[in-house]
Amino acid sequence: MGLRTRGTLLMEYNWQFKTVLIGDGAVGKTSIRRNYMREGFQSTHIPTIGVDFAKKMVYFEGKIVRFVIWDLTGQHSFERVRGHYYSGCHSIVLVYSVTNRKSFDNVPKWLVEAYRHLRKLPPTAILANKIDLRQSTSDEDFVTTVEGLEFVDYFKRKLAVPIIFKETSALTGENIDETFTELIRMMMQHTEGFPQPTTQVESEKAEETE
Ligand SMILES: Nc1nc2c(ncn2[C@@H]2O[C@H](COP(=O)(O)OP(=O)(O)O)[C@@H](O)[C@H]2O)c(=O)[nH]1
Ligand SMILES: [Mg+2]
Repeated sequence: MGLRTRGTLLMEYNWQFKTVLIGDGAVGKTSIRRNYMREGFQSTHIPTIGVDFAKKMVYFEGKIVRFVIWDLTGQHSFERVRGHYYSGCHSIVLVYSVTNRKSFDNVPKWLVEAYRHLRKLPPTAILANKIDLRQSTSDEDFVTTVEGLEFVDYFKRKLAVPIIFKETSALTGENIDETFTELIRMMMQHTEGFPQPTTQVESEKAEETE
């Protein structure tokens, strides 16, 4: 599968997917990405457009997937980069925090924003993050599971978009891997029948070879 040259591994991959993280500030987007990317983590900062660009090779049902996650950094003018940010993405991860009701109320705004740029929404994961905090405190106005489910059901009925809803914690890792595994499955199904890039070779700092 791979060829080691001067400490790097040339890897062939069959599929390449781009996903974008969206949602209000401080809801845990970067933490979710970091948690998922803990293995084979590679992050490249593109300061000019304020985007962190993380990639990971994933072995999925016998295929090698090069999975790239785009994540806006703190100091950016999203206005300037939004077209570029959404361009060519195969899925969306929209995050809100259960501890921040405003971030939940803003979910429709983020969907409209994505829709405006993509015309047709790709597979989407809506994540209710920071559930560890809801579990440890009971007297706050935290967004409930039922509220999240009801919103996603409504959205599913309105638009024919493959969508999943998960409650996550970037702190404990709950449901993070599951989310991305399901997302990759949805992207594969969604793009079936479309021409795929021919197998390409990627230079990776990987330790394994077969
Ligand atoms: N308790 C808890 N804190 C979290 C979780 N996810 C993120 N945070 C914290 O929330 C803050 C904002 O997280 P960050 O990932 O930078 O949010 P972003 O602005 O959406 O990228 C940081 O202090 C994180 O440590 C979570 O699931 N649980
Ligand atoms: Mg961030």
